[in-house]
Amino acid sequence: MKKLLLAALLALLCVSLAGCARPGTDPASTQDQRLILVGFSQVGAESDWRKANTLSMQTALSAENGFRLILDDAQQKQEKQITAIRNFINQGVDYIVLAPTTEQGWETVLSEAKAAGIPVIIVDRMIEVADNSLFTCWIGSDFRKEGDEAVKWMEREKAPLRIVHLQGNIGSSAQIGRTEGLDAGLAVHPEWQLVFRASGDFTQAKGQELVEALLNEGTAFDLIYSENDNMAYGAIDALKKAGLQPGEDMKIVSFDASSTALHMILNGEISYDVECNPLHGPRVRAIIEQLEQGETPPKFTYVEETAFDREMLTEALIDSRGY
Ligand code: GYE
Repeated sequence: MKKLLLAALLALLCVSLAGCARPGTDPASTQDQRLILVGFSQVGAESDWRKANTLSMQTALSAENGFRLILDDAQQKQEKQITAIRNFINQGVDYIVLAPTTEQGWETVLSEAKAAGIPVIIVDRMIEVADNSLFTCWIGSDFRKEGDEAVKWMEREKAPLRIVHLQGNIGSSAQIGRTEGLDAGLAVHPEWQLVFRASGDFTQAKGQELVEALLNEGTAFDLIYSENDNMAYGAIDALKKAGLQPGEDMKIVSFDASSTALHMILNGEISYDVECNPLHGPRVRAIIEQLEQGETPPKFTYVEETAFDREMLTEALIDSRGY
């Protein structure tokens, strides 16, 4: 009888131990299984905008909000993004979020995601594919409109302008739209002259390098049209190093309106900054929640944006913006 009781007890112990060992049955992993798994392929960490964007996604797609986020930083390389998406497919994520480096070249990998039945949400820049069913929806900025806004400010200067144009990564929507805006302005203003145009890859280091080289060559100019704030910071460093006063000796027009840049408007170094809103995290979260409910989000959503000059800015306004 004693032996029987012992055997029964042992059997019970085994069953409960086995139960604990079975994957998915302990509280922690059950909880994890209920989280929505999102693979986010991010362009890189090239700018203040990008860092604010990553933080916004991490904050919105947190475990407390019901998500598990796998973040992949592609260091501004499309090949790395393609590899990341393939990894997400292999891991069986529920959703893929893609902030694309460039517009072209996504057909193959997105067809693979589609075949695996994984919805793809595009954020920030656009992609250009023949078949729009390769992605579920897109949310981001109207970059051409941003360029047009900058040109409108330049028109208010009512002066002949020798323009230095620092471009972003060639082939990215942010570069394409902002460049198109400037080109449209140049086409109707014969008194404007483009004296230099090159890509600074959206980075501070490259912006500085390009402007230093220009100053060394003795190129004269009145205005820098910088396709993002970080290149403008680099340009400002180069100008100051050469003993010039940004804002006085030459004007700077920039994009993103990150808080550092807005402070530079207050101190007069940057003249005008067109906002590009990086806070896409809550928007992506709302899209996923809609999809989870079986609803269909709009295919394309443009976010509201504004632009800043010195008159409209205060410290309090800058502090309230969150990036
Ligand atoms: O302007 C720039 C960043 O795609 C809107 O990318 C984004 C751009 C942004 O690196 O700072």
